[in-house]
Amino acid sequence: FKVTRVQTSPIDGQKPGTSGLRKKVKVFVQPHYLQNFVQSTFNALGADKMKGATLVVSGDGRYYSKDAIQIILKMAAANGVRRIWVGQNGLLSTPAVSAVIRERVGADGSKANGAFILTASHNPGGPNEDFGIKYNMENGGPAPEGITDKIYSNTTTIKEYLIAEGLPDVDISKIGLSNFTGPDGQFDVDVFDSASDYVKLMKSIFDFQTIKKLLSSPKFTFCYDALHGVAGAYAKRIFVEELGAKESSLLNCVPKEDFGGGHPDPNLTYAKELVARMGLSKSDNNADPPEFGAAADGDADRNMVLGKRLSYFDFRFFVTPSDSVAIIAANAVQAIPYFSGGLKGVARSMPTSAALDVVAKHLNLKFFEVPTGWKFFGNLMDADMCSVCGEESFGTGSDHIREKDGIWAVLAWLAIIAHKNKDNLGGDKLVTVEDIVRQHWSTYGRHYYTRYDYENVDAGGAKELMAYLVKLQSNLTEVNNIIKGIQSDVSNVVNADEFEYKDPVDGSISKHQGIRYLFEDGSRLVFRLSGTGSEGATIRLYIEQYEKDPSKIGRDSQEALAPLVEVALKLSKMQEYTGRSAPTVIT
Ligand code: VG1
Ligand code: CO
Repeated sequence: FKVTRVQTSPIDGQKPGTSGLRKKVKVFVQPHYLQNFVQSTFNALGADKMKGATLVVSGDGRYYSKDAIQIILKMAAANGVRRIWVGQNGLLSTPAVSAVIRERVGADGSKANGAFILTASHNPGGPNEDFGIKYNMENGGPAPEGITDKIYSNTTTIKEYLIAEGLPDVDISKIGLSNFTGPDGQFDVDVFDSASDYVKLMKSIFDFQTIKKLLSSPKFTFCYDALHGVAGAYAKRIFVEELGAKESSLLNCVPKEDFGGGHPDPNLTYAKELVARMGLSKSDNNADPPEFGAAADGDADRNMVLGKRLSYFDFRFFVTPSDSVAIIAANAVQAIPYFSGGLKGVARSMPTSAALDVVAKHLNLKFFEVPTGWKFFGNLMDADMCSVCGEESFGTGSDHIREKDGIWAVLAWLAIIAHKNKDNLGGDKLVTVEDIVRQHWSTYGRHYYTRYDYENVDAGGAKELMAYLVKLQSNLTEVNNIIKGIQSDVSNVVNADEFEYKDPVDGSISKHQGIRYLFEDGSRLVFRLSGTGSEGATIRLYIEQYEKDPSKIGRDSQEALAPLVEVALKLSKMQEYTGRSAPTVIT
C-alpha cells in the first residue's frame, strides 16, 4: 500500500467526555468525522510513538464498528503503526481490552502500546443510535485528561489525515495473521480469540474450583443477562464452560449490533428480562427465581447484582453499586486469592456513597475520593495505592486491569457467596446475597442511596440550574432557611462546594466535578452534568443518607430518602429549570 494525505478541516464538537467521544451514528458517518478524531489522537500521542507501535482495535460490536475498524486499520498503517490486534469479529469488552494491553504477548514477543475501544457503553446502538470511540494507554487505562485535551485541541486545527491506499479490507471474522507491506515496511493485522486472554486472567485471580462447587450445588441457581452486549462473548466461556452453570442461566448472551433494540444498561429499568426472571412481585407467581442474578452493559464494564428476596413485597433484592464495592472490599482478602496479601487501598468516585469510606476506616485502609470516570483510578493503581474501587453507576473493579470490570464483579460476588457458604453447601439454607448485604449493614451501618437522572433535557436549562446551585452555595444560612421551609426534620447543610480533585500522583487538578451539599448527619446531595450523553444534557442528582441505628437499616430506600428527595428537587428548582416533573431513570 502507499500513504495518501487527505485534506480535511476541523469539525465541531469532538471533545471527549467522561469516557471518549460518543455521538449518534449519523454524526459519525459524516465524511472525515471518524478520520479527524483518529488522526487527532495519533497526533496527540506523537508520530514517534506511533511508528512501530502495536495497537488493539475492537469494541462492543455495535453498529458501525466493522466499518470503523477497517478505517482505523488503514489510518494506523499509514501512520507507521507496526501491527494491530483485533478481537475476532471486532469484539472485545472494555475490560478485556485493558487485559489484552497489559497481559497479551504476541507470537513475536510484541506487547500492545494502546488501544482504540469502539463503544458507547450503555447507550443504545443501531443506525439511529450511538457510536463511540476512546483511546486507552499503555497501562490499559483510559487516556488521562492531558491527552484527551490535546486530542480535542487537535480536532479544532486539523488539516489532513493519513490513510493507506491499496490496503484491502481485512477479514476480521477469521482468526489469523495478515501481512502487508507499505512505504515504512511491514504492517500486520492479527485477529485473535476475544476471550482467552481475559479468561486466563480471571482464572489467575479467583479460585474457580470453589466457585464451581457453589454453582453446582442444587441449592444455588444463577442467571446472567448480557443485554446482547459484548459480555455474551465471555459469559458462556466463563460461567458455563469453566464454572459449570447451566446454559439456560444465560440471557441475551448473543452480541448484537443494536443490542436487540434495547438499552444495554444494567439497571432495574433496562434489564427487564433479568428483573422478570428474578421475580418482579409475588403476583408474578414465579415460584423459583434464581438465588443470584447479574447483568452487564454494552461493553461489559458495568454490572448489576441482584439476589433472591423472600421477605416482603417483592422477590428481588437489589445491591446498590455503592454497597457492592464496599462489600467486595470488606471480604476481598478472605474470599479472593488475588487479594490474599491485603488491599493496598480503596477508592470511589465522588458521587458514590460513603459505604466504602466506612469499610476503609474499619479496616484501616488508604482511601481516595476521585471525580467521576475510571481514568482517575488508574494513576492510584499504577502507584500501588489502590486495589479495589467503584462507582455508583454500576462500575466496580480492581487493579488487575485499568477499567471497571462487569464479569470480574460478578465473579467477586460469587467468590464471596462461595466463601460464606464454604461449610454450608450441604446445609438447609444457603447464606444469600440479601444475608450478606444485611450483615454488612449491621456491622457498618447503611447508606440509603438513590440517583435521579433527567436525560436529554435542554442544555441551556441544565446549565442555568447548575449555575443557580453554585451561586446558592455561597450563602449557607439562606440554603438552610430554604430547606427548613421544605422539610423541618432534615439536618443542616454544613458545607457546600464544587468538587475539585488534585491527583495525588501527578498533581494534576480537575475542576467543576459536581456540586455538593453536605449535611451535618452525613447526608449528601450531589448534582452533576453527565459527560457521556450524545444529545442535549443529562442532569444527575445523587441523594444519600447514612443510618447507623440497626433498628432503622431495613427500610425501603425510596421511602427513607423521600424527605431528602423533596429537599433536593425544591432546592434546585428542578422542575422550573428542566420542565420535567419526574426523572427519566431512578436507580
Ligand atoms: C457515566 C457514569 C460514570 C461512568 C461513565 C462511563 O458518566 O456516571 O460513573 O464512569 O458513565 O461508564 P456520566 O458522565 O454520564 O455521569 V461507561 O460503562 O458508559 O464507560
Ligand atoms: Co460501559
